[in-house]
Amino acid sequence: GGGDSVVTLLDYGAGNVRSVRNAIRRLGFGIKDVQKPEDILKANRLIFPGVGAFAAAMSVLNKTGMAEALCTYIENDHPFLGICLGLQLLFDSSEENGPVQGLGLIPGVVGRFDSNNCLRVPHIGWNALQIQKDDGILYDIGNNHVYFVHSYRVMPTDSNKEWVSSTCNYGDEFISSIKRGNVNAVQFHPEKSGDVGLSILRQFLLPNSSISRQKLIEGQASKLAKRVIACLDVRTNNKGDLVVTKGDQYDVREHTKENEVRNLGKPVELAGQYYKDGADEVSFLNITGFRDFPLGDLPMLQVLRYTSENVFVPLTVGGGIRDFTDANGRHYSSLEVASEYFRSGADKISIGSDAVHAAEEYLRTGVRTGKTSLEEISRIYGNQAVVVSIDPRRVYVKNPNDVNFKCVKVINPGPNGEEYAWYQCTVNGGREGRPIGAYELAKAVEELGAGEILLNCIDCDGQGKGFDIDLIKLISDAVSIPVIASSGAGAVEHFSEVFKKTGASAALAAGIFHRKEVSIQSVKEHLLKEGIEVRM
Ligand code: 1PR
Repeated sequence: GGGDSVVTLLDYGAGNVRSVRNAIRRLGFGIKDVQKPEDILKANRLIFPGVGAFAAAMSVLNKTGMAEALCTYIENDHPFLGICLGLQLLFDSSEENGPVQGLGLIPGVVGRFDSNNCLRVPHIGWNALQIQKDDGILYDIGNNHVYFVHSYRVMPTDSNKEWVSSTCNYGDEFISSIKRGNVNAVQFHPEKSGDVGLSILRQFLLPNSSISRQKLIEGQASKLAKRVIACLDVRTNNKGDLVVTKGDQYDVREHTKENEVRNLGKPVELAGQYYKDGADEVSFLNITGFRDFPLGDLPMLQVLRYTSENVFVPLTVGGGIRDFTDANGRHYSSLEVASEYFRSGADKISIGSDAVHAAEEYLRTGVRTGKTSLEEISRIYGNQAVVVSIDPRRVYVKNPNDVNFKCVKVINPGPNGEEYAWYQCTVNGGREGRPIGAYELAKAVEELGAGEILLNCIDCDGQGKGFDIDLIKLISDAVSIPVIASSGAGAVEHFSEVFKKTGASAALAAGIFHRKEVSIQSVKEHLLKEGIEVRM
């Protein structure tokens, strides 16, 4: 079972548990991996971060004999912490591609959030909890927010209420954590919930190690917090170093004789800084991924590995996710590229150009082949792990009937008094316009398995004049997955504007944070003052 400073980890190899490992190490613990069922029975403390789909996980647990060992371990009340799917698997069954039987230790059925409820599914983001029993691992949590990412949940009932230690509101009231004796499980991700999450893990690893008990304000209904995301556009400069750069309408070169790539800092350092400053998420976009193959670009994987050692909020990485054949004729599938990103510490991957091609094909044929990178990655890792990044450019028109794309009546008319515009999708970092609009693309990629949309706007990028409200409203009204508003933030007021006028779930900025013109903290304080729920 290892000494007191060792945790046993049940990782059945279905996805990224690197961040759980990093968080355990950060708290000063070693890790012993479960190889066989006896390792579970011998553990002093067991952490079970469930990843992937319910049925696939149960099938591995049953086949390896681990299901039985887990049940014995838990029935004997040994210290246990299940995370996300690691909570759901304890229940009777799940409707995810099912019904599928679970471990049956707790009465209840895992069901899908109802997206007809005006809710965006997956539930992605930060919520506060309603504490039902405030002892144990939630001792320090108070009204702080923790990070969720899931499409399925269990509801509290009379038959499972003795287990429920907290609930959370998202359309329905669902179970956010359970506790009985030494057995704990949480639906959220402590390893991605910043300092609050680390303190929850610390309470499990070192019971009664509480640093400061947070006061619980009773009776607060928690809302999903709006996220503030820091984005790092990354590429190699002329010297071959990987740098954070920032474009002006996607042009990242200095307008000097040398024409060098604008250099705003080092990726790992900046990401660490934004984590400390309170970013709810950090995104890396490998902006030359469309021409330089990312698996040849090992520095990017290295950046992810180092970043995930110190950054305990979600990390997204994009750029170059597509099928590729290298100079030696070796073929790499987009799934292999994505898997390498996940293994290196990404929680979500983002697809740009390849998703445009997939959507065009889908709209042309009406057939879902299941073979596009979007569909394949989403099938294996779940749609909550797949973001589609859209790079549209505004095209003004006099008459909306002149084009076959969804037009909006714009707030500010175009240069020739045009009152309408459509938003043309581009590929290869904005270099090539495609015959598909952002509206059509967004709806198509939602059907193909995207779990979230990162909505840029080339016209607004780097301008600091505010987000494109017309565009963001158009897209956030069109889909029921979360939409991240991006491009154009120049002041704190732009963030409250986008949250008040559109259905965006998150707002992303780059330039103002890199140039230290506006801090993440001041954005959050402003939003709070404006009555918008944020994680402080
Ligand atoms: O097509 O799958 O290889 O992905 C390429 C990815 O790289 C896409 O997500 C695409 O958006 C991104 N990208 C490509 N070229 C550029 C460029 O700038 N030349 N960057 C680029 C996208 C936009 C945002 C930026 C916001 C906020 N940059 O990431 O951070 O506009 O900026 P602001 O707050 O300063 O206004 P593939």
